[in-house]
Amino acid sequence: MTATDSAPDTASDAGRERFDAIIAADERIEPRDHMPDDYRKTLVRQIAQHAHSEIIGMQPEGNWITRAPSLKRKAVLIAKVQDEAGHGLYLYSAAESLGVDRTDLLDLLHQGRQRYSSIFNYPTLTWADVGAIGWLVDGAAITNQVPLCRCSYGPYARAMVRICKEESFHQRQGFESLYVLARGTDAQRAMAQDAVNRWYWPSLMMFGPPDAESPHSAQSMAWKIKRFSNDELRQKFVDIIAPQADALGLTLPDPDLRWNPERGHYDYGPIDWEEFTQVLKGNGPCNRQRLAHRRAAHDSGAWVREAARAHAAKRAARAQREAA
Ligand code: FAQ
Repeated sequence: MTATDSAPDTASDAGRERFDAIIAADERIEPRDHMPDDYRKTLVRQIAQHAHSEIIGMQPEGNWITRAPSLKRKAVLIAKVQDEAGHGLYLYSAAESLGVDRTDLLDLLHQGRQRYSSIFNYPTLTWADVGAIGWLVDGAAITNQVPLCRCSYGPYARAMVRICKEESFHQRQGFESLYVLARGTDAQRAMAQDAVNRWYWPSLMMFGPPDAESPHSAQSMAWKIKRFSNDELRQKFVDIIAPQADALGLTLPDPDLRWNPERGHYDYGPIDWEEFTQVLKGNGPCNRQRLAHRRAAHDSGAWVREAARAHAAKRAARAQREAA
């Protein structure tokens, strides 16, 4: 053993102590702070998956922009889908503050080596699906993301504050759209109910596997990246949407759903985790289509990236000339 091997690494020990103290005090870790490698890796994994979800999540609803039933609905939908692109940008920027490059993250997504949310592998068959996504998918997203505004990593927490504000508009427009359909013709009402029937269970899966089968939860909660467990957030979501379904005049497709006064929560039936596993393995109804479309969009945008690089180089050269 050499002297160097046995000498304590005082700089990194101090950094680790400071990291632990920041987490214990419930303050924020910032990009230049020391952080354990696994903390950084966990954040890159989660933030990248979140960013990928936002940009892949533009596809199911984007499918209905050309067929929205009125100018108002079209304008709202375009604004929502644009917001999702913006959320992707905030999140890729937050990931880059951890020393990774968004080009590499996109390559990993396109190669199927990083995930995006299971929910976006389901098809949008009717106009009512746009309302159901707003109400259920954005509703689940907000339930999961409000606690992330208090995540221990500063850039992610700050990005989430803005994202949550926009998500709440998304959720409201979905609820309102379903509300109108549920009070429309019999056919519109049936279309709204059918959409809710198809999106309900996949929206519960968005919260991730049950706590007992969630490999990352314990460490992520200890690091205050996650503030609540997957099952806690799922329960919170069911408690929010069960009375909202009554207000809509629609039902949720779960015969076991009922208020449990002893627990102070709604009980709900078993989730088909085999379906979730299959979707994660790439065997959901739209996995292949979503990735193929994403790769094609990336390839056809190559000229924009090239033009942006040329423009940036020209500006940098001019700035250098002016400084000389
Ligand atoms: N889909 O140990 P855990 C939106 C994976 S909202 C796919 O519990 P963790 C807004 C997980 O990565 C949707 N994979 O993991 C919008 C892990 O895989 P690995 C995006 C999932 O990280 C609305 C394995 O299972 N929101 O986009 C899913 O502690 C409308 C074990 O799981 C976020 O990403 C899933 N649902 O907890 C846009 C929120 N669940 O790496 C457009 C931030 C789990 O071991 C339209 N993320 N996995 O191979 C989180 O809060 C967490 O990452 C969880 C998972 C809760 C998703």
